[in-house]
Amino acid sequence: MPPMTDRTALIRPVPESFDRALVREGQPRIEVELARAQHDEYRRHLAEAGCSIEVVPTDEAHPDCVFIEDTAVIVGEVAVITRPGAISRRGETFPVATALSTRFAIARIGEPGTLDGGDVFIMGDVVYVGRSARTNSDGIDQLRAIAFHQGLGLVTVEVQDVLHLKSAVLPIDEETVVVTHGTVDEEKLGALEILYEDEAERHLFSALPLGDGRVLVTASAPSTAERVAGSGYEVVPIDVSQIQAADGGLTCMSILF
Ligand code: CIR
Repeated sequence: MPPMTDRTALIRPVPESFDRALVREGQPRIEVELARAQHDEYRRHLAEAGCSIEVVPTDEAHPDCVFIEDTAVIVGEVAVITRPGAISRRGETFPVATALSTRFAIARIGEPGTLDGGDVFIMGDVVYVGRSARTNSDGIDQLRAIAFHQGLGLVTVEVQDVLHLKSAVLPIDEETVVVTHGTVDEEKLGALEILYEDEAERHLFSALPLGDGRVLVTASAPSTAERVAGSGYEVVPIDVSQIQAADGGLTCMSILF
C-alpha cells in the first residue's frame, strides 16, 4: 500500500435528490441530511488518513452520483470509464472522466458492454471482476483487454444475491478479503486470504483500507469488525446507515489513486 500522502480521493457530494437513489425492495426511506453528515464523516476519515480530497460537483439529475466508484476504474496507467449497468446512471461518467483525464490515459467501456466499478478490485497483478446484474461478459472482456495491456491478469467471479462483487468481497489489505458466505464462487479467490462476515450481520459489513494501516469498517457490523480486529487489523468504525440504505458501502464513495 503506498503512503496515503501520495493518494488522492475523488469524491462526489450527496445530492438533494439522493432519496430517489436506486434501492432494492424493503430498504428503509433514505434521510438525505443524515446521509450528508455521514458522507462528511467519511470524507473527514480519508483526509485524516492523509488523502488529498478532490470533489467532482454533485448532480441533482443523478441521485446515485455519490457512488462515484461505479463510474471509473484505475487500471495501471489507464482510467477505465465504465458504462454503468443501470441506465439511469450512465450520465454520471462524464465529469468523472474529465477529472481523471488530466492524470490518466482514458479508456471507455463501449456498448454492449456494461461494467460498474463496484464489481472490480485489484490485488497485486490480478484484476478481480464480478459478473453481476450490473456487469456483463462483454464489459468484462473489454476490461480484460485493457488489463492485459497494463500487464495485469483478470479473474471473473460470479456474483449472486448482492449488487456488486464488493458488496460481498471486501479487500482489507493487499492479500486479504472479507467474504459474505454463499454470494460468490470462492474458488476464484483461491490466491487470497479469506475472512468471513458474521452470518448474523449478513450484508452489513463493508470496509475500506485507509492506507495508513487502519481499515474503515461499517459500524452496523460490529461482530465482523471484531473478527477483523482479532486478525490484527486496526479498525475504524463509521456509521453509514443512509449510504447502506441506498445499497452502497464504503468503497463506493471514492475513487482512490
Ligand atoms: C445503485 O443501485 O447503483 C446504487 N443505489 C448503489 C451503488 C453502490 N455502489 C457500490 O457499492 N459500488
